[in-house]
Amino acid sequence: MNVLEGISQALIEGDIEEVRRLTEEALSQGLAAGEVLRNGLIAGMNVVGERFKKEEMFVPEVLVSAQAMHAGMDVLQPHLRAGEAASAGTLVLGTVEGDLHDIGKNLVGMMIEGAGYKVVDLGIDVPAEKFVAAVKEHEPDVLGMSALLTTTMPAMGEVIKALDEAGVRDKVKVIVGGAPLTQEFADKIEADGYAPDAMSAVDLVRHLTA
Ligand code: B1M
Repeated sequence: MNVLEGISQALIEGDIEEVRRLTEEALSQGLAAGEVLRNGLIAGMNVVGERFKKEEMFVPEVLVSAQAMHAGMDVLQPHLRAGEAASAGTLVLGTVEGDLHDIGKNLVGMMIEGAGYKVVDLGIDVPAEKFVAAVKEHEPDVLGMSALLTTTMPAMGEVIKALDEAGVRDKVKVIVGGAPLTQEFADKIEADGYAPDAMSAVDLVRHLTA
């Protein structure tokens, strides 16, 4: 088993310390952080997702795998540099109300920070009022929302309506992402952009703030 397969396996087994150790080892072997992320951590999390769906794994085990994923991402964070530029703008980011998934959101935040933007992360289960208050307080260039559940996707449209009602919709670009989303959904709720993954989110934010 190579080091990337080892990371995936340890993540599936929820061995947090082993994921941390092997992620460090992969970097010390000279592997690029992006490769370790894609072919080690995300590959492992994809298997977790499939097993979760088939009810071969359950919430407590998936939670430990998620903690292992965070441990690996912490090791990779300083090495994940999406690009140049310093303080290219500000992004306010959060997972919408009712939704506790934060791994993808954190990855998006890390990559955008790596591209030189200031990121204000509001966390998970963020109600519309909190997004609106953060837009007023931080005056970001972009507001990013993440949702992983089909049941929480509509909350994104509600945030956009709340921004409108608060008179700040035209002051900020809104981008959305998360596994169940589509460009069609983003168009329907009148978001300014949709990104299917963290790297595309960086490109999208760059495009919207150019
Ligand atoms: Co949840 N869960 N989960 N879960 N979970 C999914 C999403 C699910 C697809 C699993 C399945 O059935 N196969 C399913 C949703 C089904 C649906 O809605 N259609 C599901 C379910 C049902 C649930 C619960 C309801 C289970 C239960 O309690 N019975 C429950 C809900 C809790 C809640 O939120 N209220 C629940 C709970 C959990 C845990 C807490 C155990 C844990 C989350 C831990 C955490 O995040 N800290 C968890 C996990 C880990 C998953 C899976 C296995 C993995 C998600 C993940 O982190 N992927 C997931 C299955 C899957 O997706 N394969 C599943 C890795 C991550 C890197 O990818 O998040 O897609 P992702 O992010 C990507 C892109 O989507 C994009 O870029 C990221 C990086 O490339 N992206 C953006 C994301 N946000 C973006 C924002 C952007 C742009 C791009 O701009 C702002």
